[in-house]
Amino acid sequence: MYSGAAAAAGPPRRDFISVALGPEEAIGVGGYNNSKAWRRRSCWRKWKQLSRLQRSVILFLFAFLAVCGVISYTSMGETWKSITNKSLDDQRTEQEIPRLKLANPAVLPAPQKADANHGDYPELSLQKPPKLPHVRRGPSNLQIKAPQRDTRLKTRHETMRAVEELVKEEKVEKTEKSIISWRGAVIEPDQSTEPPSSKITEPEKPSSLEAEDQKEPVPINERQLAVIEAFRHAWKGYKDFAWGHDELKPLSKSYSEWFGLGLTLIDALDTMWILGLKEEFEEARKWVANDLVFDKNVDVNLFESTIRILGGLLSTYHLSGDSLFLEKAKDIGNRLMPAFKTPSKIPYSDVNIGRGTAHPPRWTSDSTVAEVTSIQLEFRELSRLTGDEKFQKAVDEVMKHVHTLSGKNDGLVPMFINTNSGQFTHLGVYTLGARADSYYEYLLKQWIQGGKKENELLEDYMRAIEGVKKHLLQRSEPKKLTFVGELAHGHFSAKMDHLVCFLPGTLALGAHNGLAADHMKLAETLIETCYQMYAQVETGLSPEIVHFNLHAQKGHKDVEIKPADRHNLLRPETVESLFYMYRFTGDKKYQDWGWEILQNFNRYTRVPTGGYTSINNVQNPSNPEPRDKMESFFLGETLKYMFLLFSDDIDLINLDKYIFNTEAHPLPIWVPA
Ligand code: DMJ
Repeated sequence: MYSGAAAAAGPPRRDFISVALGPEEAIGVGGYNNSKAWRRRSCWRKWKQLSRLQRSVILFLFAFLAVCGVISYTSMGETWKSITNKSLDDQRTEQEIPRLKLANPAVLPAPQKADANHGDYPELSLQKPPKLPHVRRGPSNLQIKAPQRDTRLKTRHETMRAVEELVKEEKVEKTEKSIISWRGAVIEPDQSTEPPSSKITEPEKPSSLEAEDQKEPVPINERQLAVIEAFRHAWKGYKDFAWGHDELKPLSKSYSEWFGLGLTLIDALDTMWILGLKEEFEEARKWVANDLVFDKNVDVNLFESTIRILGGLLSTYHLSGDSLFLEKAKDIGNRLMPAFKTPSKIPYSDVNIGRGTAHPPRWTSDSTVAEVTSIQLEFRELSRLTGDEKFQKAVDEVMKHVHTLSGKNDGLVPMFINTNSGQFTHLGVYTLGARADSYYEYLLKQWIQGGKKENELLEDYMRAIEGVKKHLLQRSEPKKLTFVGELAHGHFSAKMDHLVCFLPGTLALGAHNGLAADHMKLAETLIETCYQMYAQVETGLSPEIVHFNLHAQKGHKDVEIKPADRHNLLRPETVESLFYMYRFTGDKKYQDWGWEILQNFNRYTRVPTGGYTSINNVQNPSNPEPRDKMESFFLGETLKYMFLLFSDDIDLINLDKYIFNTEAHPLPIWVPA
């Protein structure tokens, strides 16, 4: 403090604290003397001149300042220590990142986020990425490396160590947390009885992962090689004449366009991955990266583009770990959402993915029941991966609504539903074939996908199978084959679509997941029937629809075929069910039946210049009348299921960890067994 005026005014008042440092004190009287002794003496003199009160106040001030100094030093020390520790931790984390990258990328379980896209999903960026190791599958000698994968740790031993550490860390984390939080929601790890469809759960590590990873890969066999050869032949035709287009027309060496989105290429991506076709996969990936554009003024069918494009992209993302496929899946998923903007929330059949508009078919405001109830696996998975609930909400709402609807017959549903009223229409006709088939399939599969907690789905599935048994099962003559017919206004028809042959596989999958054992018995009976739909036909290939004989007639087989139904579109359903049956029973006859079918596809549908074709007449081996079209599901489903059927490696798409969508695209089970 400086107060020259106070010094000049005489002795300071005792109650007024003032330290006067006049110029004379600063420079000394008579000249400048800055010696230490002089300064000490001068300070002491000054101190003596102060009153007792002034001295006490100064002493108190010094003491106070000293205490403050000590306190702030201690707390600064703590802060400094924690900063130092944190930076050490950070360094450690950075060192661990390569290991995480190696073990985690992709495959399965982890709902992986596209790393480049945190900006789009800010809430997700707060989430700790699940530490679930990625076990790459596919034939060992044809293993494909993930396109964007960290390859720093290369040996099996190193990988295993990384996996072990991650598993350990995860265990610690689990015991520390009694609840888990995902996208801001707090969820009990052990699910309660709350309606599960409203919840999105965090996926967990497959329990058998460690053991699985230690197993030596099973070598591929001759039959699998034959499937690879068939795939390559089909792919050659597509590549030469239809690259980037929807479907190959192998005879005219051209292509057909449905949505104009490279349907065959996308449908085939995960098949290439599973078959180990690295070069083909890389080439197709480039097309997806550079040429697949969804911003197009084009009408697409919601169901078809969901199961083939969205499903194909999601499964390829899971298998490869390549975020490109997730980005594309998000894009198409968002573009399909306008379909749900209807008065009833039952989606329209068609969406213009460029304009963002949706509409029903021109002649009706109805949608097909199978279509609106077989898009759930894909949209639910998209929600889980992106953290955006809107996809799951939209499709769950459809299922909840259908659950409550009247017009069912012992769990069997009509084929149409109105997008305005939300009610079933065309009541009284029940089939497990076209327009209803995958409704039943997705009841079971959603229940499995979600960890077997969504009871309404299970109830609807179980009731429907009872409905099938009660109303639709009959036995044919002379072989007494059990088949699934149709019911139209109380009248039974002995007609069965080839599409119904998904059912044995679905029943077997349900039984494998703990449902009634008699479902497995029924599956065994029905797959025999589906096989006979091939075996009793001249080309050894099934027609699109058969009619079973209910009465024995001399010279008649069980299976009758009407001229309008004798085409074969290279469909997968029987091979699909054979795959499930072989996986769950180990009975080699299922592989043999599949092998016969593959040979007959080669005999009657293979086009020498590349590709396979659907045919018009399965009853005429000398001229099956090629139709000049290779459906995308031949590569997406039929050949994939063939390859898996011939494999003895149950970990090649383990059915306790993956659930196949209705287009054969495997998606992770959220809570694997
Ligand atoms: C595929 O697109 C799907 O399997 C769908 O569920 C039914 N139709 C074809 C195959 O036949």
